Amino acid sequence: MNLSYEKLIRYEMYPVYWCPGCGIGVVFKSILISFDKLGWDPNEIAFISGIGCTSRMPGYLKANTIHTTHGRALTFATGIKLVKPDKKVVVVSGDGDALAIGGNHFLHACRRNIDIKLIIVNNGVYGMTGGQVSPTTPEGFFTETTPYGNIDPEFDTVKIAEAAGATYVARESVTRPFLLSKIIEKSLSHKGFAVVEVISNCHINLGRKNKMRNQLKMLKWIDERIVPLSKASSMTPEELKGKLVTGEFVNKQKPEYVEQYYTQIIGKVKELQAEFDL
Ligand SMILES: Cc1ncc(C[n+]2csc(CCOP(=O)(O)OP(=O)(O)O)c2C)c(N)n1
Repeated sequence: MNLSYEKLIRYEMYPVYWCPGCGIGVVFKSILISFDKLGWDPNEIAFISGIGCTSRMPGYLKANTIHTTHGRALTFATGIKLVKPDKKVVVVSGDGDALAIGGNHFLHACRRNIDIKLIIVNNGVYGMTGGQVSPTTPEGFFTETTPYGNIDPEFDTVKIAEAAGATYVARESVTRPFLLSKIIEKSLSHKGFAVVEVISNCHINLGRKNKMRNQLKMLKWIDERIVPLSKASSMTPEELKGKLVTGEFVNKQKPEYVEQYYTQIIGKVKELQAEFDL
């Protein structure tokens, strides 16, 4: 593979913020590979994030980028897509950013089927702020804010996205980078709201407290936890307890929000302006 890094990376921002062995680097590379494979011109891309370790990603990409406020990346992205419908709008977000503080925006972006791609790096914890519990922290896990073990059940991002109406929903893990690149590339080519949840490791702020002090231990645990959809279909609910099923869950077509907005709303306004000679 001859990836054109020069075109896509802001080398002046290096070294990266992420801890050695962090899975976010794998996700970043998969995104770069997908942009390159699809031949996306960096000028066409609007790459947006909120706050968190994952949200530092736009700093390293040579494209139109914005680092916004915590949980609000999708709202900024929606505004951009509405005024610049020709832009390829991609959002990267952590699990806390996308599903806790930004959870409401997540639901409504799914509902609208706006042509935005959301890549959630789910490391099961608030990484940037030192490891507080998040909606995807596994039950029983110790974190900075759950010193006696987490009693909250884990959010299922895939089921929530599907129920809220997202037209492309997939889950993959950083332990399978080849499949991850393929799924990200596919999501980027989808017309409508696409969600890819990537299961990743935070061995520093989650692993350390849960007998997985280094990235290899944590990646091994992730690899044992994930089950491909093809295998999961023949497993019982008991066998699937605590597992995360990976693969493509939703891939369907539905009218896209911005197109509807321009034809039905702006079109109507123009008709009325013409009728009343405004
Ligand atoms: C309104 C607001 N609340 C809280 C914070 C503090 N804060 C910054 S990053 C973060 C957690 C990020 O966790 P996550 O989204 O899971 O991303 P990660 O760092 O794990 O990639 C928090 C709570 C903030 N910046 N703004």
